[in-house]
Amino acid sequence: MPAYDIGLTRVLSDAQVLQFIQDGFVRIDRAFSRETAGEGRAILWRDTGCDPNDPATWTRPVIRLGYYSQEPFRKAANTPVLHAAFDQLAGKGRWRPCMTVGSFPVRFPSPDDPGDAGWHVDVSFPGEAGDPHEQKDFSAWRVNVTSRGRALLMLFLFSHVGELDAPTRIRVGSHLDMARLLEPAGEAGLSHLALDTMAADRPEALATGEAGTVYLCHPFLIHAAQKHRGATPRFMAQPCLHPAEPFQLDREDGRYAPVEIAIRQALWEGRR
Ligand SMILES: O=C(O)CCC(=O)C(=O)O
Repeated sequence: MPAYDIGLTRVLSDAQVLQFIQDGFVRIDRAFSRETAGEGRAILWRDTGCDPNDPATWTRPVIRLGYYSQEPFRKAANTPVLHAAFDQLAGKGRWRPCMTVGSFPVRFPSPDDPGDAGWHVDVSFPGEAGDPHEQKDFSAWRVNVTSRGRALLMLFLFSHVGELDAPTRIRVGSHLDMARLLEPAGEAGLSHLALDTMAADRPEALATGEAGTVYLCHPFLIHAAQKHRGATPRFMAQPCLHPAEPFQLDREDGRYAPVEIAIRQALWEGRR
């Protein structure tokens, strides 16, 4: 169904944009090439210190590596298909090119609990400058109803990820519940969110796909890691798409981006 019109003003069909607004994410197959994914994996394998051909060296359920901005990673994040999709979802010219894909939680097959598989949203800004502790302590960062500091959450698959290979779990449509939770907190937003039961009745989706697949997600989408029950380590990055200007929930010209439309719809439905 993808509307890959390589004139590259539109890569997502209307149905995909609607899916993004309603479900909070859209999957793009072949968003970057398998060769680029392979080049990235070679760098990552080296940094894990493990031997790709010897599972006996894979002794931990997760190794967190970062930050990555070498050529294959920048190339993956800046394909024409992705740039066009960013325009469609975050608004033309309203995002900044991604110069790093951030960190990788590399997940290995293991019966052990990785210890980092809680439901959460990715926070996007530190508290006010007056509190230097909050500036430095990432766990105290915040998220607010206009998604200050984050235009999209993105999942970049650098390896094939099947259902057993620790695909990220997604609560479908949970971005709408988050918008309603965040609204009363206004510009200051919220931190230290406990989201285990939030939107728990929503259906769950798994971020599976071939290497080169990218999931573009609404910044408020609730998601979680999980144990790896398969055979091949999983390489996935979760970079932030940074906004070039703040999102607005009240535009005079009515030119809302789908990220904003989803928030507006959630708040409007919450008031009915
Ligand atoms: O590894 C995953 O599947 C998700 C990890 C995650 O959500 C995080 O590190 O914030």
